[in-house]
Amino acid sequence: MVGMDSGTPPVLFVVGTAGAGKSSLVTSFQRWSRFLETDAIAVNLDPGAERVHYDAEFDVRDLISLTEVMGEYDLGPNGAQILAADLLAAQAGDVAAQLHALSGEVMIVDTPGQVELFAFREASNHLIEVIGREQSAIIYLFDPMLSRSPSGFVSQMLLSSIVEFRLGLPTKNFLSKADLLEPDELAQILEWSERLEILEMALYDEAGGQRTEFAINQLRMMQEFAQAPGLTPLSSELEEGLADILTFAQALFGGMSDARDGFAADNDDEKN
Ligand SMILES: Nc1nc2c(ncn2[C@@H]2O[C@H](COP(=O)(O)OP(=O)(O)O)[C@@H](O)[C@H]2O)c(=O)[nH]1
Ligand SMILES: [Mg+2]
Repeated sequence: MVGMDSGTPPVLFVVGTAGAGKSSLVTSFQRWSRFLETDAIAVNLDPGAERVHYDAEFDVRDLISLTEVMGEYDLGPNGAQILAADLLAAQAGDVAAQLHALSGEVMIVDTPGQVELFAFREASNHLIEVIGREQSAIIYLFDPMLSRSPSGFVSQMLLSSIVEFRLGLPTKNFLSKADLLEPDELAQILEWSERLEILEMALYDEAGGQRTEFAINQLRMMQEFAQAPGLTPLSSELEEGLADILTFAQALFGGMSDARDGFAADNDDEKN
C-alpha cells in the first residue's frame, strides 16, 4: 500500500476534452494493471456514460441516472449533466465513504465527457476535498488530432494549465491515442512540448505575431509553476505509456514498492 496515513491509495482523475480517450484509458489501465497483478480501482464519475468497458468498483450511475434527472427536472442532456454534477456534490460525503472503503494500490477515475463539467463546476472541488486532496492528481489527456497544429497544441497546453490551476492538483499531460499519429507528427508534437522556442516559431508561422506573443507569454508563465512538465505519449489501444502514469503517481506519492518493481521490470522489457 501507499504511504498515505489515511490508507487511501493515490487517486488519479483522468481529465480531457470530449472524446480525448478518458474512458478508454481507464479500461486499458485496469486491464494492464490486472495483468501485472496490481490492484487498480476503476471508478466512474460520468453520470452521462452510456456504457463503460471497465469494471467500475464505484459507478456514479448507481446514484444518479441522467435519464431520470432529465425526466424529473424537465432538462435536456446538457442541463441534466450540470445538475447531475451538483447532485453528486450534495452526496459527496457518501461517495467519499464508499471510495474510501475500496482497497487497492491506485484509484483511476473516469470523469464526464465534457471537460468543463469536471473542471468548472464547484462540485468537483468539493468532491476532491472530501475524497482527499493530498493524494489526488490529474492525468490530463491531449487530443492527438488537435495537437497536430501549433495553435491546437498550444490551446491544449493552456487548457491543461487552467484545469491544473482551477482544481489545484498536480497535473501531468499525456498525448492520447498516440497510435493514430504518424511517427513524424508524433516527433514534432513532442519537440514542441520540450522546446518552447520551436513551438513559438511554428505558432508564429501559423497564427502570426500578435497571437503568438500572447500565447507564448501565457505558456511561459504557466510552465514556471508546472509540477510535472513535458508531454508523454499514451495509447490505450496499444497499452503504451501506461507505466508512465504509475511512475507519475509514484513520484508524487511514493510507496507502491511491490507493484513498482513489477512495473519497472515490465517497462524495461518493452524497451528492449
Ligand atoms: N486508435 C485509438 N483510439 C482510441 C484510443 N483511446 C480511445 N480511442 C477512441 O477514441 C474514442 C473516444 O474515446 P473515449 O474513451 O470514449 O473518450 P472520452 O470521451 O474522453 O471518454 C473512441 O472511439 C475510442 O475507441 C487509443 O489509444 N487509440
Ligand atoms: Mg468517457
